[in-house]
Amino acid sequence: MAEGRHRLVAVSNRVGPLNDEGKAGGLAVGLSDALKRRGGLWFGWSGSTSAEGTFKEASTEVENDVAMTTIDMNEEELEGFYYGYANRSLWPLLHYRLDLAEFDRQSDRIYRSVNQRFAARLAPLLEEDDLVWVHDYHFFYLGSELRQCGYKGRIGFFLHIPFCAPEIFTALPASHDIVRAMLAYDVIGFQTETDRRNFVSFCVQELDGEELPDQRVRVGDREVIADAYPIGIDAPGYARFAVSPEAGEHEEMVRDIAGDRLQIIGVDRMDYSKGLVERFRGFERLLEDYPENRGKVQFLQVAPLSRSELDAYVELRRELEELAGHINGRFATLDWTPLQIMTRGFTRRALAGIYRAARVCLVTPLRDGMNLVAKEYVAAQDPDDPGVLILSRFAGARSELKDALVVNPYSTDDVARALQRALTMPFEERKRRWETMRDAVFHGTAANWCDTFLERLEASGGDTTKAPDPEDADQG
Ligand code: ADQ
Repeated sequence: MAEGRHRLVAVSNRVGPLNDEGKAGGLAVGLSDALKRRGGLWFGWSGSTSAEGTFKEASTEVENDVAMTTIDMNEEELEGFYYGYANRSLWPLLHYRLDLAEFDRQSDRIYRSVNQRFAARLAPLLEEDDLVWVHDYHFFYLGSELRQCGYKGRIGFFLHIPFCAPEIFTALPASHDIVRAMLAYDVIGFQTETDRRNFVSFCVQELDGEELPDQRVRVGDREVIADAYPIGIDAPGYARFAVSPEAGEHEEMVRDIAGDRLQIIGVDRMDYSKGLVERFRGFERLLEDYPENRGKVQFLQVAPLSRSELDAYVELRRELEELAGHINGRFATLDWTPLQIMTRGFTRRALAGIYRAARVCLVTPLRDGMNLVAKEYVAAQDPDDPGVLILSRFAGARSELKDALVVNPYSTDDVARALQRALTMPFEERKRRWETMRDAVFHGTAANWCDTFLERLEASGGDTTKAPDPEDADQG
């Protein structure tokens, strides 16, 4: 791709950081890499509230060729848009948790108005041949609001979380409005083929749309590209992190504490979609059904708190701490604590070292768009002594990491059996499985994800498609 031919404008709820030395998550790493290579603008929420909210003057920080421009929200906007509609309605619904989803018209109204306000603030900063790339479930309406502002350039959208089956999505009172608004984007990206299929089915069943060849879908007079673009990690960079001195210190620390015991690791934001309660029960079942593991394994769950203002998350933390206490109370001995749960964050290097020290990584979400922890664990392993990945059948990563031990996270027995198999897996099988997963992780990197999506967006309609560049014509 001819880098920098079009300016990249990324929009996401949280902006930055531009370097990945700290605690940046997958979205930040993928985007900052593309922005640094192409130059551009990253636009989103400042993380602060103020009385003027989205009307307050924007703040801009420039680093190399990248401007990061953010605006505030007021308290009402934050509550209705972020805590309300995004995280009490859309997040549970799209993760198939209708039982937890709450719908109210006040937060629906505020969510739409925040999308409209962000579009109104962004539109004056745009140029017609920018590539605008909007991220995630916070901004379903943003593209259509930018069109309302008169913006005619290319706009793409990527959904980081699952797009649930139409039977579930139609429970959302605004489901038709949301999908119709999404059709204002030129390219709509999903993590997996299943998510894409669900979206297309919704268009066909609910909006009288038509599926066309080449991952296109038509509804009324709108024709858009809807395709799967699985997100990846900076695999070579992550593998280097794993052998850095900071990683080494953490690896050694974990190994020292474990001694002869085999280490099992889990790393997830404390979120009900990650299947932590079910995972703990699976570990308990391992100790019950395969008693030879008592005193011989230890399980560290790293679970930084997230969205702790929401009731469902407070309840989850209580339940997990209680369950951890129950399991330890039941099995611990004077010199062995089977399960440890930590809510602190680590730097990416430290985490890479911790992954490397673990023989088994448990990634058992009940639903997950992709799950980057699975890919990080694979990238961080020592090629001469790699660990085993246990992966939920409901994680998007499953379609690429075919050599993981795949489990149904709802089945306590299945998780326990997979743990036993992982803990006793012969070296040759461990290595063979890891090698194919490593190849997949190094093939589908964050940079590939960005480039593939942006190439498609660049080639898509928009209203500014220009005559082909003569240089491109030379290349045939
Ligand atoms: P998340 O739900 O946040 O992302 P995930 O993909 O696992 O889930 O990414 C979490 C990131 O946070 C990883 O990079 C991990 O290393 C990091 N992290 C977790 N705990 C940490 C800790 N204690 N210290 C430091 N770092 C920590 C959403 C979707 C996913 C999708 C991503 C990217 O829910 O399905 O894979 O976006 O699209």
